[in-house]
Amino acid sequence: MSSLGGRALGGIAAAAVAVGAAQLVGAGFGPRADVRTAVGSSVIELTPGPVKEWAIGTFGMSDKLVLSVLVLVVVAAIAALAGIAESPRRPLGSVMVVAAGVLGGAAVLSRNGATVVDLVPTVVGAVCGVAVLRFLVSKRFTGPQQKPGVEEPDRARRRSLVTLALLTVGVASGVAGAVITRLMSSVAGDRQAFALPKPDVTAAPIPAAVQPKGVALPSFVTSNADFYRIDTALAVPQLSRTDWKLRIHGMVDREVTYSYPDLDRFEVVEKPVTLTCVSNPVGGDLISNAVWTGYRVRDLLAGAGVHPDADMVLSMSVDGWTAGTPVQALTGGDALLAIGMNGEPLPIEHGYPARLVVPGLYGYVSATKWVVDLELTRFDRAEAYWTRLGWSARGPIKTESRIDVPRAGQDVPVGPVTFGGVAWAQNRGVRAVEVQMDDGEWQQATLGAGYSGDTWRLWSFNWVARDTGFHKITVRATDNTGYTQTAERADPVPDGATGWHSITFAVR
Ligand SMILES: Nc1nc2c(c(=O)[nH]1)N[C@H]1C(S)=C(S)[C@@H](COP(=O)(O)O)O[C@H]1N2
Ligand SMILES: [Mo]
Repeated sequence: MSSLGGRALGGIAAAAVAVGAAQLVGAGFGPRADVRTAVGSSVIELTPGPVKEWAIGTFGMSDKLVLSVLVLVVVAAIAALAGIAESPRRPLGSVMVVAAGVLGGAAVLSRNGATVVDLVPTVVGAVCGVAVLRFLVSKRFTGPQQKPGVEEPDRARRRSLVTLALLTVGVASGVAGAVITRLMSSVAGDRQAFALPKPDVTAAPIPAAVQPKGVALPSFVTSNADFYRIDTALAVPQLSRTDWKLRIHGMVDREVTYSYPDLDRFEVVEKPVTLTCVSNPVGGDLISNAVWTGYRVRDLLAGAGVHPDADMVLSMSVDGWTAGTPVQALTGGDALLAIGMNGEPLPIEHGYPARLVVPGLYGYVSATKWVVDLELTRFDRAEAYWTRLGWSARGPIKTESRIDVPRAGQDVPVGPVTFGGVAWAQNRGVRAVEVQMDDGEWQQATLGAGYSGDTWRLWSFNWVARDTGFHKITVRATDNTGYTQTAERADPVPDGATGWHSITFAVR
């Protein structure tokens, strides 16, 4: 019997070999058989809504990294326990590995489109894990029984080396398997080869005046690289144009399924739209603006003939995420089945090869990425992903504004200075932005040129810093209906945050 630490390490090595073998074998089976991603996705699925919201609010776009590290730590801890629990006569640790394999297998099977064949890598991994655990407690490894507490130094060293070697092999095959899986399933090449069709209806040119001068604000059009990203997909779905199909069914006259080439018969429309996440806290950065290229959803729906009593379109992604959108938001305005973003094919993480972009609605009720299914239904019959978790079924974007300059805690030199930020009220449009310095009067900010009601508006404000010390700037927007954003603080749950954004800074 080796030391407690040695046995714990042995358990971790066994887990590494198990996961490594599963990843390596999994490379031959494709992403659906990936037990690591399946477990992570199930954890996301099973996490209560408020905890998810907290995680997005706390970790923002690093939420998935934090989750991965957390799962790794938990797996390592359980593996260490399994290593300690394993003994030659009572294979308790092996039972734990088999149990973990069963849970992993259940996670794999629970994913959209998985079959029994996808279990093979998990089974192979579990078998390898048990084999390593059994080996580590075998006579061959531990050597003949010794007096308790007496340990031959050479043998102990050899054992640590073997354990570390197993750990290394496990981790290396895991990394290799993950990399091979990613390379083999990636649609990066498919995307590269895609020439975005020329728009039939081009967007009005964006005037230079949308961008206020003299202050470093976010660009009116967010670059694809800077565009915020939020989704529940632990591994970005890889769906080629050839494999993509959009099925429209439910309360329609005739079910239709469009393939990518079928889209050619529809008009290609280009349109700037600002997307916003319902989880965006006051002052948060889960909002970005892009010029989208795509097809009008209403044109696609017309082919199916929507029943008049359908009031919701339940859209679904290839990985089973859903959003519930009011039918009239899709038939009324220029809601798009977007295939392009800022003149390029959609980036894979933003929904390649096709996603929905619906002006005026938060992403969670409208902006389905990797979209493959539209079901015409009713709000009193169907519930989408976030609504099931306690979010509101309807998610119109609220009138809000944000200060980008100054940043919290920033030092401002005495003298003239220009502040600024963004304001939004899709699809009403922003009419005015006001700024309050300390507890003074509300003053009009200077607005960048407005583009459309569906896009955000940048603003700036000239100020002269006179008194050194701390100061506060507060902002509020008024939309084109005349509504001024409320000071009342509301959490992102259940239908979007409200309240005025303010920043405290120092004049020096
Ligand atoms: N398939 C899928 N689509 C999705 C989501 C998701 O989790 N899965 N999240 C939605 C949410 S909550 C938002 S705010 C937007 C964000 O789109 P972006 O990542 O392109 O900025 O995507 C929406 N579309
Ligand atoms: Mo969101």
